Amino acid sequence: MWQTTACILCSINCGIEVKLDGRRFARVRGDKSHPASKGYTCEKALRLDHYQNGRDRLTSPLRRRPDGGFDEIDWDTAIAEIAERLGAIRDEHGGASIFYYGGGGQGNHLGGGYGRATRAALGSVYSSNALAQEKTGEFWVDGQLFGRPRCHTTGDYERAQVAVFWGKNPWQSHGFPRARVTLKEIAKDPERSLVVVDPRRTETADLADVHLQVRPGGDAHLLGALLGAIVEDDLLADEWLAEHAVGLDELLGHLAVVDVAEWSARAGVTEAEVRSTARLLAEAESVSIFEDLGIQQAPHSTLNSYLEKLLYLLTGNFGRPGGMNIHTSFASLGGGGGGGGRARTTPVAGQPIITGLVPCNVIPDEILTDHPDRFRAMVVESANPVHSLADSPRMRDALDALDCVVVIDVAMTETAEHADYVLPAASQFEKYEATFFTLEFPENDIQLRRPILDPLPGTLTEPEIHTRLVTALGALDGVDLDGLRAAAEEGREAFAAEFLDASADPMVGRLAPIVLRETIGTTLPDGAKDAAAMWGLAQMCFLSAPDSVRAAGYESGDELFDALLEHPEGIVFSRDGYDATLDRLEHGDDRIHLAVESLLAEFDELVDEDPRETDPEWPLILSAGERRSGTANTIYRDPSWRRKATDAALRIHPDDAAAAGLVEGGSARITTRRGSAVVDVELSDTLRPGHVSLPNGMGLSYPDDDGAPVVSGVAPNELTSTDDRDRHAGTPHHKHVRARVEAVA
Ligand SMILES: Nc1nc2c(c(=O)[nH]1)N[C@H]1C(S)=C(S)[C@@H](COP(=O)(O)OP(=O)(O)OC[C@H]3O[C@@H](n4cnc5c(=O)[nH]c(N)nc54)[C@H](O)[C@@H]3O)O[C@H]1N2
Ligand SMILES: Nc1nc2c(c(=O)[nH]1)N[C@H]1C(S)=C(S)[C@@H](COP(=O)(O)OP(=O)(O)OC[C@H]3O[C@@H](n4cnc5c(=O)[nH]c(N)nc54)[C@H](O)[C@@H]3O)O[C@H]1N2
Ligand code: SF4
Ligand SMILES: [Mo]
Repeated sequence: MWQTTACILCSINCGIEVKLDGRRFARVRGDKSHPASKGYTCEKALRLDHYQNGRDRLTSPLRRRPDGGFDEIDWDTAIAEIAERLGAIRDEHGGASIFYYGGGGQGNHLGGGYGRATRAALGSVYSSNALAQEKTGEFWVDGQLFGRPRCHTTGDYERAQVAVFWGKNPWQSHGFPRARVTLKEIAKDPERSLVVVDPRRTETADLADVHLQVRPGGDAHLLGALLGAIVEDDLLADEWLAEHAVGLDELLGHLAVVDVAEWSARAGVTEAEVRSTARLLAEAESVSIFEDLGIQQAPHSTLNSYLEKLLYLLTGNFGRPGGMNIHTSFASLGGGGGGGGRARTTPVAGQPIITGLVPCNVIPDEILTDHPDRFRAMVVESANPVHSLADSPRMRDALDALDCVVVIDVAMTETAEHADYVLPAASQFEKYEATFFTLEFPENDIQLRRPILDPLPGTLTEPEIHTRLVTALGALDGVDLDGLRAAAEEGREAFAAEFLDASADPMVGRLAPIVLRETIGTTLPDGAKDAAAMWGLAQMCFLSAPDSVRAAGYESGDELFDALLEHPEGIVFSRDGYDATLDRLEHGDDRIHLAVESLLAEFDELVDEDPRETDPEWPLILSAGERRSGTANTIYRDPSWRRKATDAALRIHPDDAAAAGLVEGGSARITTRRGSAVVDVELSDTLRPGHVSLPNGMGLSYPDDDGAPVVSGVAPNELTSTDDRDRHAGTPHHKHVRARVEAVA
């Protein structure tokens, strides 16, 4: 029998069907009934058994011994001890000293929703997740331009006449539904154009009509040159801007410093390429632009996001078919205090907090100090920060300095190795799950997946884990669960009224996911108790965009929730017209505010900056963490899922290899200011000379047939530093790590 679920390896979450053989995934295929992916998958989904049945799945709670090893303990002991230790830290130092990290990866955000209740019970204030090492700069810019960070935009690639991928390789990394199908369609249509801006001739660049092979770190100048050319060559969407934007004159004053020829040269492309691309963008019927890690994890990250957005705004490609639009969201992906507090800056370093998320690069600074307000404990859920955040050695030191670290994961990870308690979670195929990567427009979709397997013995679902923690912390003691349960038995309407009443107590609001689970959850069909939080989210989703949800066919939050339960393959939950985008602007004057002063000040500095300057001691720029066919963050830990040995190798241009005496298939030592590693070598003329790349997600420890741990490939963050970061958002410069290589025997 084919069972309906989704791929959990990237934000697209293609619908899939799985045929089981016992607990093994015998076959996997795309689900044609999924509203967005419509049967599409990439090759990675077919190997999901490596996740589900990994040899390093955890099956018992673990407690650290003084000698560094772990003892298996039972669940009751684990929950009681964790509640006691975290409760004591809260009582002595305040809940703000307990930091929460994670809450979901590429496929699972429902569990993290319940984690909010645990944060509330602990009075925790600060939290973060991976978005604060890639997307917070972009969110901040959205807030400045459009009024609020939640005014997040998305491209309309299926309809765009010109699709631009800037520091983004969707052939490998996806980022929008059915990416390869759409890319091929654009490539073969003579009326449409594909533009790629990437220092490497990527798989996407191979399909492109225009490939601007920018110098690594040259993007701010290239963006500036394009904007300068748009102004000089009289390509502005004047009328549209007059109607919908303010601040144009101030912006043009700054753009006047651009010397198009000079800035093009600094960026490593020709002036002719820049002028013709500017014209292509300005004269197109519609343009969509996808910016991603290539500029978000590179110098001028937040400035890059700003300039990229100006490119589509100054050409009027906003709020129209094929252009950029502001989408609905089923639920928020941001952070913030479970305890109800909303801090604006971090307690020790004073770094700005964007969308509730502490910048990942300052986390060690908030721990490795004797400041009285330092973080003293950490709960990590569905994330592997020792591996995924900058400077792994420093992250390990930080975890070791904390009074208590709790990790909730399915596998023994690099982070779990440094925990005081490790709690084994049921896998994403063993429980109700959903992701809140609901980023599509004009139709936006959401899927509530059902379990296709029972939890592996010894594991619990996150909703159950958090319910036990919150109960042990005594946070539910004052809540009238019986009254709510009785109302739930009467029906949804009675329950909604009773729940609204109960929410007058702010603590009930903060504990809502668990209160719902223990009340309305017990009335749901098919044991769907863990899905109860979706009821609350469906209500809020309806309230936040009632017209869009109605247009998708649902007259209330309850109808939306019931549809989720009835359609495990996913539903379209909102449908918009293109005028919705301009209606969603949140500035009081309903206009786009084009001039962002702090970023324009940074822009002015570009006049004196030249990305051609190199450092003789560090002649190479390392892109530390490239998406390849054989990478999937750290979700697949078993290296045997990869098909090609070179998936883990250092890519280097043949000229650089020759200069260093490196050969194809040989070994090299790569050294950065922070660390050094031995890597396999793959020669590739897809890179510019001077640019080398390593894949993301490598260097994981995985047991061999005899259970002995084997590390394969290089963990990129052994080579990165927390100091290399954006001045506004604190995002790391992982795509721009100065390095050198030498041959090893
Ligand atoms: N196969 C696979 N797919 C994935 C993932 C995975 O692990 N594996 N991870 C998922 C996640 S979490 C994310 S965030 C996305 C990320 O998706 P992408 O952002 O597409 O991923 P990357 O390959 O890291 O970086 C994109 C491109 O940036 C280019 N680049 C490097 N330096 C520069 C520069 O200075 N300027 C410019 N313009 N470009 C530069 C690189 O050559 C690369 O082609 O992928 C998602 N999809
Ligand atoms: N140098 C460098 N570093 C990078 C990047 C880079 O390009 N270069 N990319 C960055 C990016 S964009 C991202 S998004 C991050 C990703 O890094 P992280 O945010 O750390 O996330 P993942 O690697 O996806 O790991 C998710 C974790 O969830 C666990 N897990 C899986 N299923 C479940 C479940 O059902 N329950 C629980 N509790 N746990 C589960 C997995 O075992 C794994 O440990 O890495 C970042 N790090
Ligand atoms: S990795 Fe992403 S694109 Fe590939 S099948 Fe999974 S969800 Fe779809
Ligand atoms: Mo990411």
